[in-house]
Amino acid sequence: MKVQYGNSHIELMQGDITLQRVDAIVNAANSDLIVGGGVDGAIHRAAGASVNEETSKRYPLGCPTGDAVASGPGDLPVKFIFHAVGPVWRGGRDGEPEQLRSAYRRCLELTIGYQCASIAFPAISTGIYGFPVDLAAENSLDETRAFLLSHPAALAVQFVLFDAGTYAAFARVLDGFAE
Ligand code: AR6
Repeated sequence: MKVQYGNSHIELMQGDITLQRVDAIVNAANSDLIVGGGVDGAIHRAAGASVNEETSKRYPLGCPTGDAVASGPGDLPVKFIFHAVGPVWRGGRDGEPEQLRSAYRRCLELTIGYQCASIAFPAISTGIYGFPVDLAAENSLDETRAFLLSHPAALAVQFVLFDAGTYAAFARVLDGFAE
């Protein structure tokens, strides 16, 4: 599923983000930038040890929630990995939706800053961090759409959703935007 916004588009697909050939892929990291499980584990396994070595050196203080930092790609066929830190779900009254939006926004800013034309996102915070998928889809897609509509650069934005349920939730929300 693909929807145009200004000069850019959002495309949803089900799959493994480590297999995407785009300029940048986004990792769902933690604020210590210590390699964990989920998509973080998969990206570091596929990229090799150099990526963790690089982030430890360049970002010794880690990365705050709602922010993102860039590294090289290691062995992955991309130009950059953006390590984004989404919020841990604590019931929703702790600013989690805004922190999630901020994580996506910062990645899109890095996309422009590093002169990338294409980026692939996972569903940040919806795994180990427990953010409800429907609400994550709404906030992630709405923030991305708003960014694309307010920036002239032509960006190809993929959401690579790992399982059918997550894909369906994102597709419902993106469909709803068109109504
Ligand atoms: N490609 C695309 N999506 C994937 C892949 C993959 N290869 N593998 C998993 N997902 P999670 P979080 C999906 O838990 O909730 C780590 O320990 C997964 O099904 O990876 O932000 C970090 O170090 C889910 O839909 O990230 C942090 O400590 C989505 O990616 C913490 O987990 C996000 O799930 C971050 O938790």
